Amino acid sequence: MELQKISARQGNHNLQNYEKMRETFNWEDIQKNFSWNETGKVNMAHEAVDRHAQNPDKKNQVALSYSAPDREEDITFEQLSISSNRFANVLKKYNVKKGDRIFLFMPRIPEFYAAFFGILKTGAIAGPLFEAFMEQAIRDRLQDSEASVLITTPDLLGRVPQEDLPDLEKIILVGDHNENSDTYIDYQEEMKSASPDFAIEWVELEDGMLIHYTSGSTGKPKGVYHVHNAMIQQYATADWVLDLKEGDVYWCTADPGWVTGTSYGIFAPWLKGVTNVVRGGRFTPEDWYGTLDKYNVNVWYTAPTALRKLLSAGEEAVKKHDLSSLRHMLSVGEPLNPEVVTWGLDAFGLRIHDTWWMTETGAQLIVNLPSEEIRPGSMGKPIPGIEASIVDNEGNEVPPNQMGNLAIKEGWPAMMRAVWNNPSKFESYFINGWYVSGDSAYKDEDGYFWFQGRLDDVINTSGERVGPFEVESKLIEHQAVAEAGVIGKPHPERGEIVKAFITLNEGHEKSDELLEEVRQFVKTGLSAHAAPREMEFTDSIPKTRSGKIMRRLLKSWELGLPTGDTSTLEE
Ligand code: 6R9
Repeated sequence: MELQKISARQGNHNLQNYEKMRETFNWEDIQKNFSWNETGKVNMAHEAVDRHAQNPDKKNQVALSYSAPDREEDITFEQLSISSNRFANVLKKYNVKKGDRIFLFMPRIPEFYAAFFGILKTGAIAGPLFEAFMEQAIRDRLQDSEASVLITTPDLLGRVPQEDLPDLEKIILVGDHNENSDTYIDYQEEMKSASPDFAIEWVELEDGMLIHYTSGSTGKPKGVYHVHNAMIQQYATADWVLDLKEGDVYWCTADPGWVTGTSYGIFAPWLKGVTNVVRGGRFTPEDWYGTLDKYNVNVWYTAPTALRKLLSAGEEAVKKHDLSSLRHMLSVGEPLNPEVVTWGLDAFGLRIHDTWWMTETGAQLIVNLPSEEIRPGSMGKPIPGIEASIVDNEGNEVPPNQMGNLAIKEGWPAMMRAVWNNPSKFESYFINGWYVSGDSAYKDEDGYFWFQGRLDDVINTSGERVGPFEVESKLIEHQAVAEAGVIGKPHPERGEIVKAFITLNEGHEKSDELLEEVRQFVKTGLSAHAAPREMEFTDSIPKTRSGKIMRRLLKSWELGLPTGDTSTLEE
């Protein structure tokens, strides 16, 4: 089959000459865009919010265009600066200091953004948690991070296992409630009396800013630790990759509980000072097209799983709306199918630009740029300042077209600086000067990277990372379940779904009702997105002699593939 190519887009893109930029670029060139370059005073909240609020030409510009089925609000940079100042004062009043971990567990509502920047203004480290998490997921993350304050809503409070969280001193509640012990702080009331002025805590570029928990194939979720310095790369990619321009309206559909929702749903657009659309509520094609239309969105960053759903909704749905403002579309989170790229050309008349990066990398690394040709199915090429390659397990580069580990030469501005409480896990990412991603890929002769799959057992369902170990641990907590093995099974719309194999304890009968009961147990105990969509009884779970679950084998069985090397299989 002949390789399809979509030629570079004509127009006034921020990055015009990729090749030349790659040769001449130095990360220091980006520094001039930040006020700390002259003042020496660093804080992400200043660059993303206060700097615009202090600019007479920008302070009244809408920073956040918020809407949900039941609420609509436009918030200017000045208003966001004031509300985050107030929140920072509330935190100060309760003794929050630089370096403390302050977590947010709430839906995407405007209060989230005031609280988020309020945290950064005190120099504390923010930890956003996905709204769908249930008790076990919350417990693991708050215990590991030793968070001292949590901001949540009365609706979600029931999922916070306070008795297991000795470090949690205060809970700030957003919304009406009847809690009156000293632990609880009422958001509304405190914000009313808090001063709108706050002396921001100046930090170092290498000081902690954010922790995102993410799943690996073994163990509990890991706290990926990011520092203020990430802004350098987030700014650069907002410019080159998102192609944001003054006056743009931008929409990133990701939730801030995941890294795309912070790096590109908060930092990148506001570092560039554009209007950021946030849409709450559930996804439907009609709602999403309606949002693009209503807000005259110019630049849209979304995910393959959503694009596939839009594709199945048909072209008629697109044609009902005026999407003429849309100039630039991007995708992240999982492989972007070539047919989706081709559909995008027909449906929107626009190219969809795939981008590759990870929670650990903090910002985009391998991308399709407007000024470059697109090869549908390829993730594109490394941004200026980044050296990417394919390496073998010893960290030696392999020739073009050969599969191996997708790896990045160590040291880029937005790279994680630690895994919280887990230095050996952090070390394990690096081999021979390369950050090894856990993805397999190959690079073609022209330097385009092609994703092949995960090398570990991490499941990518609708763009969300699920660790099989976490799900297995929850499954065996159910009284009927003896052992469990969890895999990702390919699925046309969701990329992969979570599939669980379970064995039963003595005295329990196999039945469809029991399967459903166990499924619900995971859904309500861990989180909806991690609950197995498919479950099956089996008589035994294949394990190695050292007792590791052989998920690879389960997967081969499931897909009817050859089982490969089974020499380590337990008798
Ligand atoms: C930003 C984000 C990271 C993992 C990554 C890879 C997969 C992300 C992709 C992609 C194919 C792309 N992934 N982008 N796979 N093509 N363009 O998604 O972070 O949640 O940590 O996931 O997602 O497997 O290793 P995160």
